[in-house]
Amino acid sequence: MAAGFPRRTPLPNVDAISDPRALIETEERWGAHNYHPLDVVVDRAQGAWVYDIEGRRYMDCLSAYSAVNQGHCHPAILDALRDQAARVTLTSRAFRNTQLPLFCQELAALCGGVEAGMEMVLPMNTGAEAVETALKAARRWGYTVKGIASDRAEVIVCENNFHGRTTTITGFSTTGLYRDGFGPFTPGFRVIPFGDLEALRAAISPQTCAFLVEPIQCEAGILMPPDGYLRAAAQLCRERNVLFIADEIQTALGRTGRMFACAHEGVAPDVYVLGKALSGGVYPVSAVVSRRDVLGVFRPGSHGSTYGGNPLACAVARAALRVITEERLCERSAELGAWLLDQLRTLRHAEIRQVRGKGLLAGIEVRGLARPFCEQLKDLGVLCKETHDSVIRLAPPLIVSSEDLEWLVARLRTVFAG
Ligand code: IF1
Repeated sequence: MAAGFPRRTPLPNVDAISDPRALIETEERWGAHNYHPLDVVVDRAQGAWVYDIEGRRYMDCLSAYSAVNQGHCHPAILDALRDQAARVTLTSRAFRNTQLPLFCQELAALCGGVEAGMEMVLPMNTGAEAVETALKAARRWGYTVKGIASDRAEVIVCENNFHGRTTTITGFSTTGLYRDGFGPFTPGFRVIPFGDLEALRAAISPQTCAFLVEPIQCEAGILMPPDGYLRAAAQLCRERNVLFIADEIQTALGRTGRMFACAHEGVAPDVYVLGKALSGGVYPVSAVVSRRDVLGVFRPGSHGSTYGGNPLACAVARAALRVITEERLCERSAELGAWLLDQLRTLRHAEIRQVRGKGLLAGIEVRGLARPFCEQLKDLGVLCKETHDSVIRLAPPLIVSSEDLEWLVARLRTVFAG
């Protein structure tokens, strides 16, 4: 024990509980019940596989909601974590550090650089914080650049959106489970149907500062936009001087087979909101990437966060982005995802209503509840999660092998036999 440090009260010995039932009971007793997880007690993970406390192996087909695109415990990302953690982890933005400048420069370049109007990065921690940051930037841009009257700015969002869990974001959710009982909510949001260009046209007013949209609505059930919708919506926003904000927190960084889901329609948004796989599931890192006239609205002290842009976060994120490019995860996702979707579309079962997706983001919509199928798949060694009750989401890490996917399809055929 270092001299001078107070004697540390020993933490409860976490190894004392090795029985999964006891761990589940302890979590149920002491933890808030804001989730209803499968009763799989994960002890360790590597690549596309997780291992429960009793040594059973499961293929992870959720990837922590696309935060683990690079695979669990990727060695290069862990090396960056360990190396930086041994140097300095957090200084606050009151001082500078060696990693933030490089993270900002590299992420802006990945998003298309100056030619694509991606010339500034604002680092945060969670996806919701990045969405909130983008909303604040859009509103202040609306007042100071577009000339909207003070406190009158409006943001257009889509039905069945999911952008996070803060009170403001919850306030423009259309899902009762997410918003009931959390009011009063923040004003200044207008909800339109997803995929409906004429509704967007009608909703835009002189007070509209931004249109916030997920290129694919994942939580809503892997809902794909009509062909050409994103491109036409971005064009309409450009014509009406409205910021097109793409929430790519779940769809970017290879998940749909491209670096950004917007790229499938050649759309370069005014603002990217990123998170999840930005740090490969190792450390919470999110960011807003945009033009100088948008992120330039923040003056020193007008926005921030204790951990935002810390050297550990930036070192981890830089490594996570390198893995995506160096291991060609976008190309893998496109190629393996196309094969997987073809296989899923050969499944014949009365319960299956539709198979949809892009890259290694797939959804099987069933006529009833998806949960029983997820439970059956768990018993066969596949971990996946239902979304919006009736959709089985399949999103393995992008490093998954073709043999792994054949193994997965065989189990899906077992569950959907006949
Ligand atoms: C939960 C859902 C997924 C996101 C998009 C912002 C955020 C998310 C497109 C906020 C986060 C997570 C949150 C987690 C479960 C998961 C989720 F089911 F909630 F909706 F993925 F679909 N934009 N999604 O998907 O990012 O603040 O969480 O870092 O809240 O239960 P975050």
